Amino acid sequence: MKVVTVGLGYIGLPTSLMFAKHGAEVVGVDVSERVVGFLNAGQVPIEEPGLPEYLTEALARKKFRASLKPERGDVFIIAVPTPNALDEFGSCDLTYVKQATEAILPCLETGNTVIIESTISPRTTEDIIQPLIEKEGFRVGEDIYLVHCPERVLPGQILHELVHNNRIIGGVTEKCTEKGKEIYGLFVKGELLGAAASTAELSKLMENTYRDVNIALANELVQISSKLGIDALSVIEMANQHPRVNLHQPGPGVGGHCLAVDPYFIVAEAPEEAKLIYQARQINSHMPHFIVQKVLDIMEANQGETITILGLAYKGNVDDTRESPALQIVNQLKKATYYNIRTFDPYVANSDAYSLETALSNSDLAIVLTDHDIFKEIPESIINTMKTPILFDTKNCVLGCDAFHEHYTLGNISNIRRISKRYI
Ligand code: SAJ
Repeated sequence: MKVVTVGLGYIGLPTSLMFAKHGAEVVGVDVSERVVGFLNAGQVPIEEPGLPEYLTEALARKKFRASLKPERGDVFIIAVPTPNALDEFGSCDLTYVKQATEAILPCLETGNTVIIESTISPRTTEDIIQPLIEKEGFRVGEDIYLVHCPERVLPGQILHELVHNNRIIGGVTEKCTEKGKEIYGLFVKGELLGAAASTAELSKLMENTYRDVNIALANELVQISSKLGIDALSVIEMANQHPRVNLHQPGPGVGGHCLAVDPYFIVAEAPEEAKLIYQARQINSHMPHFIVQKVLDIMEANQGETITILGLAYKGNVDDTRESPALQIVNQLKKATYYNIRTFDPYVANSDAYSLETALSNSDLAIVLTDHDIFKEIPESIINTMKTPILFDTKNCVLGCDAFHEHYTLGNISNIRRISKRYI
C-alpha cells in the first residue's frame, strides 16, 4: 500500500511514520522546504517522544521520504491545520484543507481512498470535499472512497495513542467506511468505529468541547471560591469523591491547537444554539487576565521587582506554545507593569533564562504556568537564591514547597499577604 500524506506536522508526521513502520510505502508532502529538508536528513522538527527513532528506522528501510509535491498512490491522507477564521465566531478556516485537496486531485485514480484527518467543521466532508473530487469526474463511494477519520492523539503520547485509541471512521458511504477501516486496521489496535462522515466531524469537535466546558467549570469555580474565601482545589477533591462527578483541574487558561480552537467551529455553525460552548470559551479565555490580577496583588503586597515565569508551553513536557495562556500572561505583564519579567521554559527556544537557577536567582516571585516535570521539584538551594521566595503554582504541580515562604495555588489565592520583612 502506498500512502501519500499531505501535511507533516504534529499529526501528519507521526501518522506517516506509523504507516511506514507497519510496512506501507509513505510519501510525506509538505509545503515547507525546511520541513522536507529536515526530514529527509533524518531530523524531526517537532518535539514528540519516540518520533526520531521512528524516522531513523523508516528512512533506513526506505519506507518514508518527504517531498514538496504529491504523487500517485493508493491512499491520500490530509492532515493540514484548520485555524480559526478571523470572523465573528472564529469559524473553521478550510483554506489549507481545500488547497491540499486541490493539490492531490491530479494524482487521483479510480480505487483510491481520500482521508481527511484535519479537524473540520460539521458537514465539510460531504458539502465541500466531495464536490471538489466529483468535479474531476469521479463518483465518491464508487470510484474514490472518501472518509473523515479525526485524530484523537494526545501530544506527548502520540505514538502510543495512534495504536491504542479507538478510532472513528466516518465514511461518506458504507463502502468508504469499510475502506477506511481496512487502511487503519494496518496498525490500530483500538476499535475501529464506523460512522457517517458528519457524525465523525461533530464527535471530534464535541470531544474537545466536552473538555473545554469542563475546564471552564473548574476555572469558574476558582473565581467563585476566590471571592468567597474557599479553597477551590479542596472543593474539587471533595466533589470528585462522588461516584459520578469528575470536576476537571483549573489552570491559567486553556491552550493548544485543539481545545482553544475547535469549540468555535461549532459556535460558528450554530451560534444561537451553542450558548454554553461559547460561554465556556469566554471563561477560559479570561483566565490569563485573572492570573495577571493575582500576580499584581502578590507583587504589590510584597513590593517586589522581578517576576519569574516558569513555563511557556501550553502544557507539560511539550514544546508547543500555540494558544498558550502563558504567552498571554507574559505579554499582559510586560505591557501593563514595570516589573522585570524573566521567562524560563527548557522546551521553548526563546525563553530568557537558560536554567532554573538563572531564572530564579534574585527573583521576587516564581509563577508556574506549565506543569513540566522539571518544575515539580525545585531544589531548596535554588529557591534560597530568590530575593523573596514566593511561589504561585497555577498548575498545582510543585511538590515539597516548604522552602518557599509563601506558596499560592488556585485554591488559596484569596489569602494573599505580605511575607515577613526579613525575607524582603
Ligand atoms: N487543561 C486544564 N485542566 C485540565 C486539563 C487540561 O486546564 O483538567 C488545559 C491544559 O493545561 C492545556 C489544555 O487544557 O492548556 C489542553 O490540554 P489537554 O491535555 O486537555 O489536550 P490537548 O489539547 O493536548 O489534546 C486534546 C485531546 N482531546 C481530549 O482529551 C478530548 C486529544 O485527545 C486530541 O487529539 C487533541 O486535543 C486534538 O488534536 O484535538
